Amino acid sequence: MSLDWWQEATAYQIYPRSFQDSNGDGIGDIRGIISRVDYLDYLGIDMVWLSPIFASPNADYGYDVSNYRKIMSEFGTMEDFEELRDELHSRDIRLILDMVVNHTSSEHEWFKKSREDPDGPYGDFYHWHPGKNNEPPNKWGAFFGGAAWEWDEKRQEYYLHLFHPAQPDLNWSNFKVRENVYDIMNFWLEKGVDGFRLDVINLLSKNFPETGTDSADNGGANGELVDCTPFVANGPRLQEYLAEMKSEVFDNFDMVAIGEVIATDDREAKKLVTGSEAPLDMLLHFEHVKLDQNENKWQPRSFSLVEFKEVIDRWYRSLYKGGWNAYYLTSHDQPRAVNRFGDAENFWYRSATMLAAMLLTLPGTPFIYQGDEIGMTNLDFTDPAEIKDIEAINFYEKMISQGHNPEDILQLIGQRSRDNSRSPMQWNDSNNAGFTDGEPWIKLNDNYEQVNAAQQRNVRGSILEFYRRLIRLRDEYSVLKDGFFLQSIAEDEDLFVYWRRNSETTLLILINFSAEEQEFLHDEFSHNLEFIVSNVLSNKEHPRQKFPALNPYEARIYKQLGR
Ligand code: ISL
Ligand code: CA
Repeated sequence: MSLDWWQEATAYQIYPRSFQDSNGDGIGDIRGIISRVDYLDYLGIDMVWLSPIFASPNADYGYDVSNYRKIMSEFGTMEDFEELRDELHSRDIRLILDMVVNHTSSEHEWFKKSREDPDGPYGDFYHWHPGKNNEPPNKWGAFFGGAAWEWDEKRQEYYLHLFHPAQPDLNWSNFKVRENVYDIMNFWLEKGVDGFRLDVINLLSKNFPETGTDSADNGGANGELVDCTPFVANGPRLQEYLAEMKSEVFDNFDMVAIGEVIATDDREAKKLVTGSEAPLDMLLHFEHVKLDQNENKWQPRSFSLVEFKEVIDRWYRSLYKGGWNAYYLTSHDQPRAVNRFGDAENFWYRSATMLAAMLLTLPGTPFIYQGDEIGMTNLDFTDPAEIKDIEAINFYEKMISQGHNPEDILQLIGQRSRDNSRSPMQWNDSNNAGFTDGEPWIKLNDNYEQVNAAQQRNVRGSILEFYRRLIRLRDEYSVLKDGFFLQSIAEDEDLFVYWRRNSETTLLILINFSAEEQEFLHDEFSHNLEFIVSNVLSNKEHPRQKFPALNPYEARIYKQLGR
């Protein structure tokens, strides 16, 4: 089976603001990334996704773009960018940029002109509405809290922002908007980037319902805000816009289009990534990272492996024919995986490596988030001033105004906030973990003296070396890239057991998600399976003709012989 380069790749997400500072201002930058390209090469990854690097006032740290053709001044210059591109390419590492085109910054020229001149060429670039009876046109709530409509004094109208008020949504039904966006995309592809991660790409087409007195978007009985998701996710013209984007942009380049999709299940996903006309190549979705929450992320509930396996299995079945999957456990929007799906306190090394083994052997393209490869963990917040993420700040303020105990809220933020994964990359045990000579823009994890890359690099038995080994294993065993996926004991609450199989090779992957020993294999089959790797046992420690029980948080891989 022949795969595209992006199907064979192991991807690595960099959050530039927190990766490496080069000039002592406490903010990571492109020259910092350049100085760490050798590290990426050593790790063995094939593709880097940079969170947004375009000019931005940083209301949402780059996810609010004020100029799509300029590098954010804190991050450097276009020359720096080109040097990074070349440094990566010379090591066969592809470069993926984050394209945020559902909304711009309110500082973008388009928005400024749109406010000033309703009848001018940009007047219709955003969603404007005069309102009804001095109220917004509907009761949609924004994802970061508050109403999704903001009154604009200048234009004397409301505008729509599904996220922060400083992130007005573009009006995609205006073809001029679409043309401008395609131009920007072509500009970067011509500059040699290898693809895009497309931010909240399934929100482009809004379904504005009739706003009669009892229509669903008119609020609950007391006129409270409603969740806008059903009205804005996978809307009526989404397929049309993406098909156009494909023919105007994607079809002209050897590139990968990775869509971030919210509120999208595997059936909806099929329409986006399967079949020869599919507009996108793969999706970053949320089903598996919502399993440990109730209504929303601030209401945790316990994680169930059975549910997790069901999500993986269902997505695989939906997409393997003519489509492709992508996996991530941590991102710049999600807390650290080792805290969530493992046991960072009692089994830090084992659970971090167990998660690595899973991520790198599931059927699809794996995305490693910076710092996970050295076992970075969530933060302890002691002071509200340490919270930098606008979503968490809004949440904190709301809870305090409702009379909640600040300590409890900080503790919850230390479990759930996006700040957790945005703390500076821990390079070594020197001042500020080697991230900066200045004052880091965001709280550094105080475990950096124990948890850092320098201490693990080339050290046997480190998390970093285990990641490297598994990344290499994907090259040694192509079945990990192109093989079928077949699960066993789906109902088991502690073990994730699956096979990867192609016409030459079959691998068996056993993952123990529990803190207890687990029996699984019978010795009578031992002649049939050859031990390959484990995060607990070495080759020498694994007995012949026997299957030791799986240790707590052990991941083990065998190869089936004689076929
Ligand atoms: O992170 C979330 C909740 O904590 C998500 O709701 C997230 O906001 C959503 O998945 C969209 O994410 C993307 O677009 C946002 C930006 O803040 C995120 O960083 C980005 O990944 C708006 O551009
Ligand atoms: Ca800097």
